Amino acid sequence: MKYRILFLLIAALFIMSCHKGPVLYIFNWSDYIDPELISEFEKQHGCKVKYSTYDSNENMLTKIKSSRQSFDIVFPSGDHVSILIEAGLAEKLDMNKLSNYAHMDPLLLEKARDFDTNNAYSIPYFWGVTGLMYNRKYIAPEMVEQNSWTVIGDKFFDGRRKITMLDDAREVVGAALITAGYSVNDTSPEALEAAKKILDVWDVNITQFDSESYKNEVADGTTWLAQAYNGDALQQMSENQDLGFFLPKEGSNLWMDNMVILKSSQNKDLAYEFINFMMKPEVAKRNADYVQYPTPNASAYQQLDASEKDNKIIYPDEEYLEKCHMIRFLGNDVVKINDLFEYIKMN
Ligand code: SPD
Repeated sequence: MKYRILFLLIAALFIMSCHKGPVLYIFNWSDYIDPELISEFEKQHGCKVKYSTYDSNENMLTKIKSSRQSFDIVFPSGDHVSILIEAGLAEKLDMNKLSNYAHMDPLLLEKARDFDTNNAYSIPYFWGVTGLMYNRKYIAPEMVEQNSWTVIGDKFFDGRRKITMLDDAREVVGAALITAGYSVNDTSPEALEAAKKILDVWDVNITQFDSESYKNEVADGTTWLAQAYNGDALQQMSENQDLGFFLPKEGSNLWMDNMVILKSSQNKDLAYEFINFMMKPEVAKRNADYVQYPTPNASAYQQLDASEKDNKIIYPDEEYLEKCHMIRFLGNDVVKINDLFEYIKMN
């Protein structure tokens, strides 16, 4: 009996001491990690991960600037990595603490130098492209066969208001710029005027600009067609045979999301451990299997099933990628894109 009580006491003390372990604050896009990996990391490091999510780079930025609680790691897209670096919010990385860095794909690291000159502040997490997700119950095959962004403006949708686009200025204006034959990074008056004309036509059919609820709404028929990130669409499609997705023939926005430690992080050592953990090939592979976005981890990519590597929605072929444009940091010129987006939203 005495031993039993002693054992229970020790067990209770052990549990209490576990709860007192370090806490890592992570702020990531929603539906963007295999939750089992978080539990595994917690167990391995005797810590607690407080995990919060966001649905746009802009919301992430506003929150980290205004929140009293400092996050340790955030996952900005490339243009927002540059913004964090310029604002002095990103921690310069000590690569000696990232033993798994060698697994990253050198070609993608080169692309990342576009927004982080010496790969000094960010580690690529996933990359992807944006297209259109639809529900076959409501969209005729002929519409899908057009394989074009212009389907958003199709007369078929007149008055029905069954289309959503992402609540993301770069994605929405970018899709219109591509459709008009410009780069998503072109802020010249001609390019923006052409994009505005297209957006005015599309706007008649758009119910809302939203990056979160559309995922379920296309499935339940509230929305018939939605601008969607490729991995988010695949996650929904794996649960519902009625859903489909295509990459418009004109090309698309291309982006890369990245792990960044904030300068204000209170637990940098643990933040390094987490990033290093996520770069382990077997962990990165499991994460890619789960979220269905293309991985920038070359060793993890090697381990993927052929069905994943050959899936053109996850890994579009070179010919298609040549028509895509990486969303770049535009400095103050981004205001022109934001203003056009606000005009369309307010209209
Ligand atoms: N649910 C994960 C969504 C990831 C989106 N990546 C950012 C794209 C920025 N245009």
